[in-house]
Amino acid sequence: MDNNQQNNELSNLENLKDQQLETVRVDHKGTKLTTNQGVRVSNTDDSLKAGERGPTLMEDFHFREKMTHFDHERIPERVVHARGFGAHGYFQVYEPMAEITKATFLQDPSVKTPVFVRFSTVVGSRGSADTVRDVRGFATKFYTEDGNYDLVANNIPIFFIQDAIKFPDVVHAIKPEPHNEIPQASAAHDTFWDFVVSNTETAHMIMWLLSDRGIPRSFRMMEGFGVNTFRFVNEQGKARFVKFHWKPLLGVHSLTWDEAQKLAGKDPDFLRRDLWEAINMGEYPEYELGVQLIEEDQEFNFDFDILDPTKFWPEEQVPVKIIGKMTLNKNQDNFFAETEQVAFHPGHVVPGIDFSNDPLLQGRLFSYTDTQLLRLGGPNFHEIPINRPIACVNNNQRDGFHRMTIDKGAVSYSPNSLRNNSPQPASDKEHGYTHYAEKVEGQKIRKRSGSFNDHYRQATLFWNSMSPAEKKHIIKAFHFEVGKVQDKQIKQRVVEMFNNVDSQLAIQIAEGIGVNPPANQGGTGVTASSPAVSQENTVKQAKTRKVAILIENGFNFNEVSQVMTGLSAAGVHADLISKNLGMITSVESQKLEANKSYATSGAIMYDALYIPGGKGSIDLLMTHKEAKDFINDAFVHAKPIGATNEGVDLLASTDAQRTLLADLGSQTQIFTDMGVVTVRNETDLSAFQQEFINAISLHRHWMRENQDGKMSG
Ligand code: HDE
Repeated sequence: MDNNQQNNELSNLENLKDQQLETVRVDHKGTKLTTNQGVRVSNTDDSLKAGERGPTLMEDFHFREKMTHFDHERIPERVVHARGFGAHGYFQVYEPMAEITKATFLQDPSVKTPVFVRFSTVVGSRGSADTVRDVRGFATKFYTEDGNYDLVANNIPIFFIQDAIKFPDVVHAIKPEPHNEIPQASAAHDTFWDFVVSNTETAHMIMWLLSDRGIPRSFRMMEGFGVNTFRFVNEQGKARFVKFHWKPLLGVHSLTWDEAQKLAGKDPDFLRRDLWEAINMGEYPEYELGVQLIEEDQEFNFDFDILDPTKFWPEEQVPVKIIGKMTLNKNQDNFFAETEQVAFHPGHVVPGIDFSNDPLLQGRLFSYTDTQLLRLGGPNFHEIPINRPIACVNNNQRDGFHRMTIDKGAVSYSPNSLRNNSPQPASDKEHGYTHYAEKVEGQKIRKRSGSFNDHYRQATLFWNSMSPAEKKHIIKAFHFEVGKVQDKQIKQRVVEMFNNVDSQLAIQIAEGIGVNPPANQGGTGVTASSPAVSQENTVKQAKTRKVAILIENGFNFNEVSQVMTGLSAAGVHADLISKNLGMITSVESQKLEANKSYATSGAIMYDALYIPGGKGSIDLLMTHKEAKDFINDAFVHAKPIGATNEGVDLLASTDAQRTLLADLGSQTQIFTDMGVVTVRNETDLSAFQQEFINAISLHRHWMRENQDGKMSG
């Protein structure tokens, strides 16, 4: 696309990136096979040999090319965030943001700026499971008319360390141990916890990582945080500190740890499949962009340093201003070309967005290009289609591996007189990027500011903000993660370290990991909480949730079809599951197809469970161990369970009955307790449906976990 063409088309911004990508998309359907030189190939199944049983000949150019290309197919995986999944979409600002930033893509609500997002885990390698406990990356490339802007975010608002120079250390410590490459995609080992107890600035991040945030239910249900402090600068040159937030319209939701582990075996692609399927179904994930702003003259008004990346700005203190929305509406065409080759960089900013002196951010500004030079094999990776801006690229940079553009003319230096000094620097008015003229003075010194010294107060704030269920999950996560540590003194030091956060927390950690409770009363004295960080207070709705329906021959068609219609009207999806795939016949001789079986599914893949009646079906299900396991799993994982008529008998024969105080068998009317909804009366079916959908929209019924001793999940 030449410069003029590009400018003409800026009015059509939303489609511009797609049109650019379309120029390189190839569909080989119906074509003749060729070599990379375009020569047609007559046979690709047999190599050229000296005689049918003889050796392969060197002159077989097709064999050599095919094999050589294959031999070179892999590129290094990302050193962190290796496993990821991308999608296309667009961003729209709600109203002009001129007062706070001159960023062009944040001015016109009618403009849809194209974006590409890559979600990722951090620690595991490219083939590791999606559902491991980890931080999730949430990186967005905005293809703006002023050039690419990358918001390279995570789903946790803070970080392990305060200075980028320690990044190689924390990553070495958390990655598989170098002598035996164990464990994969997990922090549950000695070197990581040795790092933690040796670097107490990690305390706050550990609290978030071991909370439910570390095991998201879906990329569609995850917040994103820019973590680092940036600056917004407006047309008048006024700057403010800013932190970026993505808020998913579906709310923030998580798996349970038991589900996460089982899913890692049963469907290691659980999160990418969820995103892929949602977009294919037209259920486009949406996230609002929020900003927290702090005036330059308010920089020192907080009891934490606003440049310290191990601290968040509590929303109750610094409100999040919602300024726009991103919609992901198109899946990638090719994983490697797009998700694997996309290259993000927090230093890809546009006029109106600038940096702060956050020491983590400063180091990040070096690292991303550096790693991409290796991973993408040279300095021209900006020319790879997914990375190309829709804005024009004009400069005197030349050559390098895999240069795509053919830069015409003799002049490749600046200033020059032969080409009227082109390409010419742009003024502020012409959207030339001018760095914010922050005044900086100081002595060269390898030292951290004393204002970064508090490592515990916000960790306590976070702990105080958790609901009882969330607290329980954090303690169980400590038991798993630290329980796997071999070295006893490290385990003991974990208890002592987290005693600084909260004594009760430390006592309960100690209980599960075979070391002594803390010697002294601990805590920070912080009693405040930040309700915004608890997932209990997030948006909850039934829309896009998935229900498993257990049926066998002899099921009650009327019940199933009525309930399915109601679920579908509420935007809830349902799968019919039975022992074997195929057509299942109802008691009324109607047929429905079971699209999943016990072998291909599990309760862990669903948000809720429904057991319809029908004597024949229930008699069969009663004999299936897998059906009872299915129900027990759903119950233990605190999921909504609905049962109608004979279905209630099946439910009453499982662990659910042992936890529920009421006798399910004797309930005749609508019954609801701890997310279990039953009815035996056909006339109450629509009331049942409504109650069941209500239970689904509440998601988890954690009160079941409080039935101590009765639940194990
Ligand atoms: Fe990254 N990070 N990071 N990071 N980061 C990378 O760049 C780095 C940090 C984040 O989907 C690498 O291209 C340093 C915080 C995401 O392609 C590398 C430091 C946050 C992604 C790198 C940090 C992030 C990366 C590896 C601390 C949240 C995946 C591959 C000082 C705001 C992007 C690559 C994608 C990737 C360096 C800390 C987010 C090595 C030095 C904090 C989402 O350059």
